Amino acid sequence: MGFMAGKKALITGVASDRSIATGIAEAFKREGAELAFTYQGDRLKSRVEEFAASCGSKLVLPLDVSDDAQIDEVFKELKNQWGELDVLVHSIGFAPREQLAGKYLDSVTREGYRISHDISAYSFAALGKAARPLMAGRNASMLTLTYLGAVRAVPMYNVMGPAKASLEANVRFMAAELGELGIRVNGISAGPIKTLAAAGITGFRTMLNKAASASPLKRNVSIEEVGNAAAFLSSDLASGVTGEILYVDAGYNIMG
Ligand code: 0WD
Repeated sequence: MGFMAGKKALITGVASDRSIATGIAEAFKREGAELAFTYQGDRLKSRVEEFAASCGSKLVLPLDVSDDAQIDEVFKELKNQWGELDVLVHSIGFAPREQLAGKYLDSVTREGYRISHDISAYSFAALGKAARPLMAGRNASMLTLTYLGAVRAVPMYNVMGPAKASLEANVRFMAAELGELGIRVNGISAGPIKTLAAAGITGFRTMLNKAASASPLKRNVSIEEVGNAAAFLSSDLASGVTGEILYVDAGYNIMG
């Protein structure tokens, strides 16, 4: 029996077979969790339904996190189908493409800043707020995905840096409030991985190569490795861990 047996988990952010959320879902399934998924927009519907079916899940719901009505609908449906929720995975990030090229102050705009913070950071609080009634009193876990650009001025990451800093502050504020309900809140700061979202960052290949050559393990990380760390943090094995950012980056962040 896996260490997530009996856990009901909602996973957002599956966009392709390379998505970090895909690696997380596979680890959760292996460890015995029951899964539900969300997809953003009709273009991803059949792909996510197919992947969900391969995980033995039929619970697949539309969710664009910029729309409060869709957020309400997802948790209404989960309440009807499951009545409760143990694990929430937020694996969503977005900035308009032109924000992720050139220098920060040349590319950043009020609208670009607003959108990237709304979709990449506020959405975690919005999902947390909506999920809270279903998760209270269950040794539950909320998890998000962040990046080193939250704490270091990584070239080209630009406005996503401030957005991830805000997301990491959300982890702490949410953890502080939800602890008394038995809900833990953590983040995984993943090293660069070639996914659809990453492809939007100018010079992403350089980020990958730099991380591989400068990290203690001398390589990049995989979605399977992030998935395994996510399974640990979302399970009762991590019952004493909350408000934490766990680096899964082959050790890159410790290097001078
Ligand atoms: O190197 C990387 N890939 C890293 C990613 C390193 C460290 C952290 N991360 C983070 C990302 O910033 C993001 O928060 O991990 C999370 C997942 O990203 P991913 O797996 O790298 O990317 P991807 O497979 O593209 O999934 C992100 C998805 C979107 O995909 P597309 O490519 O269609 O934009 O986020 C979802 C969407 O499915 N998404 C939304 N979902 C609901 N509502 C929205 C939205 N408005 N916008 C984007």
